[in-house]
Amino acid sequence: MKNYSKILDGWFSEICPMWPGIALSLEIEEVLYSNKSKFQQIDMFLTKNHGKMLVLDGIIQLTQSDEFAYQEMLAHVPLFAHPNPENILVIGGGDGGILREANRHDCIKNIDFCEVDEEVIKVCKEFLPDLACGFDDDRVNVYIADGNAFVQERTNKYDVIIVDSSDPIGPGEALFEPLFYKNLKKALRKDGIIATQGESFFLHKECVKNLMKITKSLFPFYAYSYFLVPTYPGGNIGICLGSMGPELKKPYRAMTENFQKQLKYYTPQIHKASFVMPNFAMNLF
Ligand code: SPD
Repeated sequence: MKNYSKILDGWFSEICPMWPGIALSLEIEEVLYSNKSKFQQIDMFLTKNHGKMLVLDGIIQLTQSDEFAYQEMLAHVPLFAHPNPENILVIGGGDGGILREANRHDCIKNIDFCEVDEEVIKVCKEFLPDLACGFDDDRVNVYIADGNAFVQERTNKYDVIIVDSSDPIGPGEALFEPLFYKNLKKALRKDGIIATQGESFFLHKECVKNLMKITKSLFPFYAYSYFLVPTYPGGNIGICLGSMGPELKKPYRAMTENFQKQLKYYTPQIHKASFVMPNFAMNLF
């Protein structure tokens, strides 16, 4: 994918045609890593005020200062909505952050993890151990493969599937297509739930509309949850959810005090509140 982002006078500016006319800039102290993998340009920066920052093809994937909001919501909203997730699949998210969160659920017995770009995992293991610790759990099985092809080969297998994709430009493009969603549904067990990176309803209206249209056509229950992440475009991002059984908009299982103590963003109240849409966004679904 063409990289439009720039570094000028020590500031990295994220520029992307998917959110035209708006750019987020962060002051950079050091370039820790910069290399092209088989799939994409991988950059790791040390920012002045937001810790380390992972950038793929010029697009910010996470900063250490606010990554917890995204990883906790994308993992815990679907996992707490399910009565008993035992076997789960995570597609994408080579940083390991979603795995870190999923590992907190004792009821999970097996986590299959599929990432297309092995280099992202290697770089994150070196520079982001606070996220890559997600790989240090015996329940996690790592597959280096194309997510679409991987899921196509699995049927009636997972209780929850989480898709931590980049944007629908570059290697993540196929993960926003109807065929991928059909394959996700096929890979679910009875009462399964899918949760996919759902972009922002402020800046990516058509994309959100399309994702929800696909989800609505395939799942008896569907919903969109959104939350705040200051270093994503527009300062917010959402999750597109589809369910074959459980209600999505409230947690099914209670959380222990000890579990809650480990989290910085997700609470049972935030779970419910994240589905309450502003008026203009309701028309999107
Ligand atoms: N616009 C960027 C969206 C990035 C979503 N994926 C981030 C990966 C973090 N685990």
